[in-house]
Amino acid sequence: MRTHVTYCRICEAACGLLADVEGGRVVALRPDPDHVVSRGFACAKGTRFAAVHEDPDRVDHPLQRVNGRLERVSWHDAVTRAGAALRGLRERHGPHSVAVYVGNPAAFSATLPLAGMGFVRALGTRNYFNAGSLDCNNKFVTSRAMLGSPAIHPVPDLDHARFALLLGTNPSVSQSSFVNAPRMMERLKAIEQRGGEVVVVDPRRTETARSVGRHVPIVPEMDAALLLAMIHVVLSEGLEQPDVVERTTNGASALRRLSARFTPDRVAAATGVPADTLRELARRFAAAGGAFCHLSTGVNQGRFGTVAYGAKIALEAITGNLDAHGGALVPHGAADVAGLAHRFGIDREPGWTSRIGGFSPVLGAMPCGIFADEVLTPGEGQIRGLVCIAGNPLLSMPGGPRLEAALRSLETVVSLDLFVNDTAAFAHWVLPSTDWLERDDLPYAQLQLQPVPYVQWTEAVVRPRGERRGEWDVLFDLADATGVPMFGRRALHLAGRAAARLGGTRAVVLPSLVRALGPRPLRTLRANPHGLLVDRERPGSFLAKRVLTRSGRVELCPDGIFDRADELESELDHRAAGTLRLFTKRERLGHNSWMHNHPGLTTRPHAAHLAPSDAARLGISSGDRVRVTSSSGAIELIAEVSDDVLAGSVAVPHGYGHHAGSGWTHARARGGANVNALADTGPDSVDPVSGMSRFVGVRVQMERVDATVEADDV
Ligand SMILES: Nc1nc2c(c(=O)[nH]1)N[C@H]1C(S)=C(S)[C@@H](COP(=O)(O)OP(=O)(O)OC[C@H]3O[C@@H](n4cnc5c(=O)[nH]c(N)nc54)[C@H](O)[C@@H]3O)O[C@H]1N2
Ligand SMILES: Nc1nc2c(c(=O)[nH]1)N[C@H]1C(S)=C(S)[C@@H](COP(=O)(O)OP(=O)(O)OC[C@H]3O[C@@H](n4cnc5c(=O)[nH]c(N)nc54)[C@H](O)[C@@H]3O)O[C@H]1N2
Ligand code: SF4
Ligand SMILES: [Mo]
Repeated sequence: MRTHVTYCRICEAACGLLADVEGGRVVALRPDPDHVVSRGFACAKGTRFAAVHEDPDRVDHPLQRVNGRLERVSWHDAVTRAGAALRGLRERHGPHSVAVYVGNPAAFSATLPLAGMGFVRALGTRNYFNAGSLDCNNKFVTSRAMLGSPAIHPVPDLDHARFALLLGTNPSVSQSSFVNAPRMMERLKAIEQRGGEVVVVDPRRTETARSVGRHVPIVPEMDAALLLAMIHVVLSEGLEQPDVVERTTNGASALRRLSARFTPDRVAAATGVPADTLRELARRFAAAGGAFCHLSTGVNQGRFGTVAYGAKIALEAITGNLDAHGGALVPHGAADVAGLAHRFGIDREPGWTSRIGGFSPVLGAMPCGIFADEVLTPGEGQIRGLVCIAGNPLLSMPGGPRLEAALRSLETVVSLDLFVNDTAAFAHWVLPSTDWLERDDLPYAQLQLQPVPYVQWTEAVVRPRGERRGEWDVLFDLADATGVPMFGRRALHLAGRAAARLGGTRAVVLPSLVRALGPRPLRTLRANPHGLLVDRERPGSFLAKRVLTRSGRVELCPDGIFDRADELESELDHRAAGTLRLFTKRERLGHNSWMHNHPGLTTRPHAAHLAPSDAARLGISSGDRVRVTSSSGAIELIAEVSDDVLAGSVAVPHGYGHHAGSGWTHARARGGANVNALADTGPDSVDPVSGMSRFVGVRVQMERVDATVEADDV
């Protein structure tokens, strides 16, 4: 038996793991006690990943749909025929007729984001979609406007902070996002042990709120109002750092005018947070001497995510907590991805807009909320084919049945995945990908999201099973078969191919580390298998030197970012009473839609969680079958009554309702429903500034489904 040092690539924590391998099989995955940051922490998803690696439902051979069924074919036939189909679509209907979707796991591969971009540029399609508009686009557009680059994101200085304000994140379950922070719970608890404070703002008393700090319940979608009220208190009570504001920012007076519309007294009722609490939060934040505000998907996925992220950056900036010890750091990391992208113009958006809705791309991608419309609306540029890479849009995007109809109507769907996922129920070719135990890697996308910067290199732990192949090679082959060069340039196609042939994917990513690691980065990385700490971030290194806005200052109130403040303001006085608001609840042992297939990772039945007072009003008890209805659709599932949930809101996990045509035999049997059938699609559903879809705050009704009614329905 041999033990390999590696790390997990399921979520952003990137925890160090030790893999015990015997006879080419991974017999155990254990937390790595010597990892420089995770130091022996890993969660059950990571340590049980061998079950996913060996799942009998994995796709180990290329598949082609023949007479409605997926059948095994050779790689050569699969790629040649899929490429010919894509080429045919392009010849008949032009470059935009083929869409590409890239899902979340791509972010955990050093090379897949680059290969995905190369393939999109090869096709020359404007119909590129990714999980960003379901997850965090609000952060990209806000950072671009306020800090000058979509790739710059302040991360909490967890280990020195004295005040942590968390909104819309549940790190106990998720390890959060936009921060590479294993052991996050421990690190939050340490803030309290140092005499500091942790405040968890969430409509549900989460696992996080139960174990650390103080829980402040909030009405879904109202965080932006809370943050603007805090800014108002800071500015009206003179709690800002005037010299910092003067030296490093623009737009303070516009921010003052904006926030004056959101006084604590005015927002208290709509947010559900008492005015005194709002004032106290603002004062403590400003006085803490090291405070950060970390907001995540619970806020991103509401209508005001862009306003909220703008307010977060502004709050940190005016209180002197941006780029400050114990506040929010802007790490440089082992490779200055933001700086490089800026220098080579990669962070510039293509000039085109979407056919439906006229949206501008964000990091090159169109909003997922218009995907179904782009497929179903006839005309020049209609989508007729899809290449889906490491994603499961059927259960991730809004739309439910409408999205399913769109996928069903496509002439050609090619999926690169570990499984025949729900989306691949409509695929004509499924191309088996290697998983992270089978590939060399480093946590490239995380390098600038590390409060403690480090870099780690891992070699593949085992050889690929069956005929699984890495996406880099497959996408080059598919581009060849489609008759287009990767990156849209023959020279880059040949160079990318040659680099991977000669040196593997390492040849593609390692050169960018030379500056931090010296001329032989691989040798240095190999000498430090548990990770290598990179020069610790020095607070003060960002504001003076690396702000990429034209002014070189933090723009506190740039055009666009606070556009929806008017709509937010009008909600303060006109909140519809008596309706329930939907939000998401992630599961500890699941991961979005794709870890439901192993009995060792099962979780509780898929349920809608609601407050006792709402349950009583609606005559619903735990275990009842209920119908949840929005203006867009309806789903049925089990109810779970919980006094953790704020009255007036309902929490439902996403990623359920597995399709009968998917290859996930166990997941299918688990039942549940696709909550995104309740989410709206179409141009009006999309945030005009960020392209974000809305999963949070959707108005729903709930009723018990009686057995007799159900029988009638059938
Ligand atoms: N209602 C609601 N909807 C949501 C969310 C929510 O909170 N609420 N969250 C949103 C968020 S934050 C996200 S990120 C999206 C996720 O959206 P997606 O990324 O579209 O969906 P996942 O469920 O993560 O599916 C990932 C797919 O990648 C495959 N996969 C895993 N590893 C690899 C690999 O190494 N290579 C390849 N080729 N395939 C791989 C898996 O088998 C799976 O089929 O969902 C979004 N949708
Ligand atoms: N176990 C597990 N881990 C995961 C995932 C998973 O599916 N399972 N998914 C991964 C992915 S793709 C991502 S992006 C990250 C996301 O990581 P997080 O952003 O931390 O996501 P969640 O754990 O869903 O926490 C979101 C929190 O927001 C709350 N919330 C909902 N609406 C609102 C609101 O309007 N205001 C406020 N203040 N709070 C609100 C919810 O109650 C929930 O507690 O997690 C990753 N890690
Ligand atoms: S916390 Fe995330 S990275 Fe760490 S073991 Fe779990 S899934 Fe893997
Ligand atoms: Mo995500």
